[in-house]
Amino acid sequence: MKFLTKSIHVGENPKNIQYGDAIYPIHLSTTFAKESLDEVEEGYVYSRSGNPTRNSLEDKLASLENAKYGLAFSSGLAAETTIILSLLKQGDHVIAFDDLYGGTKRLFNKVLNRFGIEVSYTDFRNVENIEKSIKNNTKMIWIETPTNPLLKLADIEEISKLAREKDLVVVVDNTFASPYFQNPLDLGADIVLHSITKYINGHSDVVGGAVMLNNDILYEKISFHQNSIGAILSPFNSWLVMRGIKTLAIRMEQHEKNALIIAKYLEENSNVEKVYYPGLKSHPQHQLAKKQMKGFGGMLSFEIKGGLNEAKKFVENLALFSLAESLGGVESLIELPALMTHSAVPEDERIKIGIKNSLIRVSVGIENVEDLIEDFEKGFKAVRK
Ligand code: P1T
Repeated sequence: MKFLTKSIHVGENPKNIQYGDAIYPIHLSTTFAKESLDEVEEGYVYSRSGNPTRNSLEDKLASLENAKYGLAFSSGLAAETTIILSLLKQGDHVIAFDDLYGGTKRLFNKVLNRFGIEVSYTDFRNVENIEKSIKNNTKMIWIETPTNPLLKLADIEEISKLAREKDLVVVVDNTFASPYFQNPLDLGADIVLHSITKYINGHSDVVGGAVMLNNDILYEKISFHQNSIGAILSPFNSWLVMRGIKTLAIRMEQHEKNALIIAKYLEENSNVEKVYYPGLKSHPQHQLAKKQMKGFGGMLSFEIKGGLNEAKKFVENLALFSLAESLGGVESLIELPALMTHSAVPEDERIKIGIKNSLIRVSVGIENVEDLIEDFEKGFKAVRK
C-alpha cells in the first residue's frame, strides 16, 4: 500500500470489530476479564501493558515509517527517555547533534547525566566530527534532522554506515520532516522517534510520542520498558492521533507549499537578514535535502534585521500566527527560540550553535498563504515604525 492508503486503512480492521465499526473504536477499559485462570496471560490483560486502541495506532505508526514495530508514548520526551533507559546504562556515552530541541538537551544534560549517561555534542553536518567524538564507551548516535530550530541536516545514510562499522545504535528524531517526507529506517537508521504532538497528530490537541523500528531485539527491550516505566499514550489520545494521521499526507503537501512560498517571500524581504529552509536553493544542504527527503516540510526560521527588540515587535504584531511553542498543527505558530523553546540552552552555547536573539521560528500552517503573507506584512510594518 502507498502512504495515503496506509494512513487511512492500517489499524482500522472493520471486519474484526464486533459491530463492524468503519473506524477503530476507543477501548477505555483499564483491565480485561478472563473466563478462567488458564487464560490470565492471554490476549489483553491490563491497559498499560496493551490496549486495543493504542495497539491499532501503533500498527498505523509502524506502517508510516515502513517499520515492523511501532510504540506510542505519552509524549515525545517520554519516548526519548524510554529509548535511553531501555538501551543504555551508567557509564555509556551518546553523541548528539549540537542543534537539538531544547527539551531534549535538558533531558540529556539535567536528568540523564545524574544517572551516569554521558552526552557530547558536535556538528553532524560534517560526519568527521562524529567519527572524532567516538570513545570506547560510545553506544549511540542521536540525530535530529532537520534540526530544531536551525533546520540543519545530517546525512542519515552516511552516519548509519559509520555506526554499523562501530556497532553503535542510530536514533533519528524525525519530528520536523514527518514520515511523509523522510523515512530514516529506509536510510539505515535503527530507531525512528517522533513527537506525535506535532505533524503526525496535526491538530494541536494531543501530546504524544512514537518509536518505530525493525530490529526484534531492540523492540523487545523498548516495549518491555514502555510497560515497566509506564510512559504510554491513553486510549482517547491514541484514537485522536489515528484520526489525525488520515490527513497527514495532504496536510504535509499544503504545509510544504505554503512554507516554500513564505521562505521565498522572506528571502526577498529587506527586513530579513537570513532564512533557514531546506527547500531553498540557498540552503547550504539543499542537495542533501533533495537526496534524503521527499519534501522539505513546513518548518522554517529566519533572522530579522536588528535584534531581540525587532524580533519581539514582529511576533507580537501578528494576528494569524499565534505566539506559541510547538509546531506541526494546521494553524500557523511563531516563536522566539532564544526566549521560548531553547531558553533551557545556556546563552553561550546557544550563540555558538547559531541561535541568535533575532531568530524567529515559524511553523507554517495550512491556511491560505496570501493571508499569512499579509499578516507578516503587518509585522514588518510594526517593526519599521
Ligand atoms: O513535546 P513532546 O511531545 O514531549 O516532544 C518533544 C520534542 C522532541 N523532538 C522534537 C524535534 C521536538 O520539537 C519536540 C518538542 N518541541 C516543541 C515543543 C517545540 O516547540 O519545539
